[in-house]
Amino acid sequence: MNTRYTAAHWGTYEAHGFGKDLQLRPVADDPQPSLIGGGWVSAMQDPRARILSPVVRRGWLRHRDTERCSDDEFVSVSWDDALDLVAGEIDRVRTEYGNSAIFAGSYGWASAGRFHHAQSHLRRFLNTVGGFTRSVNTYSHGAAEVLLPHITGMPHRRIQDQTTSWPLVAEHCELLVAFGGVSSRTAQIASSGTSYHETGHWLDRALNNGMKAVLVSPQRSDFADHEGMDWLSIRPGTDTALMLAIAHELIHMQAVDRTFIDRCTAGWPVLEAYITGAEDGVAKTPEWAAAICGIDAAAITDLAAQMARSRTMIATAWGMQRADHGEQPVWMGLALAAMLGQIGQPGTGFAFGYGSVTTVGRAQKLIPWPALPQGKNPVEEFIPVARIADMLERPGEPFRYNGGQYHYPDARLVYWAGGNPFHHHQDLNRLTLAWQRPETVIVQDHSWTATARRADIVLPATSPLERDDIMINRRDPALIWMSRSMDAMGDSRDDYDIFADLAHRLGTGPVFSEGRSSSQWLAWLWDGCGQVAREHGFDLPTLSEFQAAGRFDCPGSVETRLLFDEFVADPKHNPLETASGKIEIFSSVIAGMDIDGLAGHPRWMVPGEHAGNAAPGALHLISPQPASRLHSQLDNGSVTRQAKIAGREPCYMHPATAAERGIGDGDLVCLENSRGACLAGAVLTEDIRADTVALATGSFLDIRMIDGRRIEINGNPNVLTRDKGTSEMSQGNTAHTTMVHLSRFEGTAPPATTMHAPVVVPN
Ligand SMILES: Nc1nc2c(c(=O)[nH]1)N[C@H]1C(S)=C(S)[C@@H](COP(=O)(O)OP(=O)(O)OC[C@H]3O[C@@H](n4cnc5c(=O)[nH]c(N)nc54)[C@H](O)[C@@H]3O)O[C@H]1N2
Ligand SMILES: Nc1nc2c(c(=O)[nH]1)N[C@H]1C(S)=C(S)[C@@H](COP(=O)(O)OP(=O)(O)OC[C@H]3O[C@@H](n4cnc5c(=O)[nH]c(N)nc54)[C@H](O)[C@@H]3O)O[C@H]1N2
Ligand SMILES: [Mo]
Repeated sequence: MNTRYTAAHWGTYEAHGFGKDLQLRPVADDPQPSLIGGGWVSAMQDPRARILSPVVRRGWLRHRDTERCSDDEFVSVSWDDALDLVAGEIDRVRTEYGNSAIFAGSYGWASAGRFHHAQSHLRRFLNTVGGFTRSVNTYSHGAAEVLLPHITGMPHRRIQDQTTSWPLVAEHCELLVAFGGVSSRTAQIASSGTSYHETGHWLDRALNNGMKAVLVSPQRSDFADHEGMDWLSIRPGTDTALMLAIAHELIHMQAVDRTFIDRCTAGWPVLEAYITGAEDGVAKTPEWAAAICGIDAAAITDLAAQMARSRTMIATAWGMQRADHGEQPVWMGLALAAMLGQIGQPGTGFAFGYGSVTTVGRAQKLIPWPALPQGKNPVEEFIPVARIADMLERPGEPFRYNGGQYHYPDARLVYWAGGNPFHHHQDLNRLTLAWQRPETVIVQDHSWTATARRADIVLPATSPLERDDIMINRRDPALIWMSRSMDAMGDSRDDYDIFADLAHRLGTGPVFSEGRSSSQWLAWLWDGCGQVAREHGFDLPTLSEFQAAGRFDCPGSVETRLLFDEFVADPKHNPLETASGKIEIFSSVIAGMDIDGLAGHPRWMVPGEHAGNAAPGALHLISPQPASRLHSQLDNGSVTRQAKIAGREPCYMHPATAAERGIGDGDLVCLENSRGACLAGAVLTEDIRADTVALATGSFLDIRMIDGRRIEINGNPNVLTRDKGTSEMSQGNTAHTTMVHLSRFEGTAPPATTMHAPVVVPN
């Protein structure tokens, strides 16, 4: 019998058995299969967590109340009634207020399948009925996405594609300085799916080849344990200060590559004057930085000396820029690499995102596989993705973004399919209130997320395990036929079919579907893949051959790349698309944005929230990605359940920090600040700074009143995080810029929960 396969953002699996008998095994040639996949089947087959039928919030159905909160009751309705209601609301809102009143940014990480991608179908559908307000950029790297085009002339996507390949690092790099780490935890993931995981392999190769690594991070666990690794434990949010001090030492040691600076960069004298203090009277010395970032001045000088004498790669993880002024450390990291003059050489220079996902640095030929066309959105309004609460609270008010001034739209209807803002957004108590502003909220998901529980109309979607699909990722050599592995749960339907029916109701059915069913679209996609493959010199099997084999590996797929290679080889003839044609250490465009505090060069800016302005005893809270799930997905799966402490998210803290507060390993703790409070399970570890605690994102948001206080009971850090843009330039999220108080929880805590259905009553 042929092998059947399926795939997810966390890997590719052989599927054995069907339905209740389904077992997934990572493909045999994946050298480091993800931990996450182990919890997938149990999560998708958990009837308590799955949305089983279309439902409408009772208060909204009866009298259009908008006081959405998670313990509302729902009424179950037929698919026909639910779709009539949704189509009716879309039509009413576009007629009364115009299409910009429909907010369908719908940010999130739905299925890895190429066809059944919820957001793509939502956008394609709404584009047929007059469009919608969209969101731009990501929660992942919003600050860098806006910054990098100004200083490198390349969009972030191209930088990611061009990132110097791992084999070159393993062979040539002598010193890897990893700001925020290079972690196998996050490298479990690749957007659109992956057939293998490689980051651990390449790090091992490099370290065994004598590469030395310096991890700069508040947590030691952000890098593989290895004798060739040194840990510089940095205070969160202060990397720019450390980088400036390293730069100061490079100047002092006369280790700045002036030839490279002259040939390939613009604006160095301005930064140099800032570093030496000629500009503002403050020399950015190691002593100056030590007081800010909590690293010994001597260690800074030593690191600078190591960098000066080694073939050095400066790696920056995405997490570092999810913080106030998050552009600055990315910019200064690139400037440091330029000072060393090793950009454009094999295995050295600058990288952004090694390990943040497994595909960054992959030596893989990029093949531009086709996707479903989304049509054109006639609505111009947009928001930077993390400004959702601002938008809901302040319709019509101005905001600044990337040098322009815009206005928040008046969002009357919110449609979310394939994302979970009540996981991913910051300051969720604030969002809870702002979320009561729109007239109608529609959520389409397969599971009872905290967002679904705060919707008016909830439509049950199938999960990827319930559909045939194709995994194609331009950064992966394997094409996978994702074979349906269980029947649809309850009355759930494919996102595509839901939107096709909505389009039909609004008179655009044929434009949306072009007369094709899902399986006809899959055939259409495969045809398109065949053409692209031929252009790249190989043939694909027929669709039925592909379905039978389940997997096709593209031939000759290895290709190494080197960031900035052509530019550095000949900057005159291959200029960058920046204002100066060079790497911009000073950017007149950014300087011209005239944003308070933002200079035309990388600069140390004190974060909006820090120990200096918090109450005594406050700790930095970092909220990294969870090891055992993808964001909030599979929080109810077996693997994540095992990782909890009495059902709650583990909170990592230093033993000294715990001792000062009378906290023991495994104790229930409470984290709180002016924005909110949550419970978590204490884990004591020497691998974190004593002034910092780490609580991963994504546990099911469940806010209760306990002794008169609103306390989230499962350990969701986003009731604590700060909801303010990285700057008026990039407006990214600043989740890591958060101070909290930590104590042992002495009250009576309700039992922990995970995704589960609300009360649903018959109509
Ligand atoms: N504090 C803090 N917050 C953060 C971060 C952080 O570092 N710290 N990280 C941020 C980052 S980088 C990101 S990317 C975001 C992630 O935020 P999200 O992407 O919103 O998080 P997910 O939990 O992956 O949400 C995906 C949703 O899609 C649903 N889904 C899956 N498949 C399907 C499908 O086929 N159809 C439909 N209709 N739905 C489907 C899932 O059930 C789930 O509810 O979180 C951000 N939030
Ligand atoms: N297992 C798993 N992997 C994932 C995901 C997931 O949900 N689960 N999500 C994926 C997604 S969408 C994304 S965007 C990527 C994100 O990838 P990353 O952004 O690289 O991952 P994070 O865990 O958010 O952050 C990395 C580390 O940065 C450190 N850090 C925090 N603040 C600072 C600081 O100020 N300075 C320095 N030097 N370090 C700091 C923290 O210790 C943290 O562990 O992960 C992807 N991979
Ligand atoms: Mo992300």
